[in-house]
Amino acid sequence: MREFNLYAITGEEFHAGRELIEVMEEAIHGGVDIIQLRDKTSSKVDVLEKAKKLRRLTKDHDVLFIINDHIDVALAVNADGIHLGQDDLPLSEARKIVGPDMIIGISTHHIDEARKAEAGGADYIGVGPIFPTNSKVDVVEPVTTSYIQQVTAEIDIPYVAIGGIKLHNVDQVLDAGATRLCMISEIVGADDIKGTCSTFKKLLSTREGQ
Ligand code: 3NM
Repeated sequence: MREFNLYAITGEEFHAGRELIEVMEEAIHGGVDIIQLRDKTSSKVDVLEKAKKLRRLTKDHDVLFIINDHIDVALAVNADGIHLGQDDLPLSEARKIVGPDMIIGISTHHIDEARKAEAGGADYIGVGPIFPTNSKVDVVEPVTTSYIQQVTAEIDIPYVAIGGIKLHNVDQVLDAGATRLCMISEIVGADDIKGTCSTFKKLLSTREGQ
């Protein structure tokens, strides 16, 4: 898949009073390379409407668009990919549905899950939650930065570090070897979304140059 290093997931509960599209557009202006629509509560029709709008936005800005869980919606709006958790449809079954070209990302919380996702043909994996997070229900205990070190050493497909990542702790994540970051609340809940994203982008590019 195309190179990327800053990945933002939607989280409408963190920006009450602000429109989803406006928030995600600001993130794109700050340098986000991938947007994921993650909506665990809305009706299918509402998810579809949001997906259509985000598809238009991401196309206009040449940013990748991934949809969490809703494979049917991803196909309907021609998203670039889908993201699946450990309890969702297995990767092999999802691949049959979406075909060879769509990006498939898998959340992993243990090196065995990372190995399995890589062997099964995932395009990228999520590695987390690194720190405690309030953005996901039923989340497992933080895996800490030691899981980043394990994945960095063993896994060849791209991975994003996720879970509780903030400007104040991101150095620990980067020090452990992560080169791609994924966030909900620190981005979409920021007062200055564009500025926050630009700061993360600068940190990532500084590390890349080292
Ligand atoms: N997945 P925030 S942690 C959606 O570990 C999600 O797989 C996780 O939100 C995982 O940046 C998480 O606000 C929540 O902590 C990330």
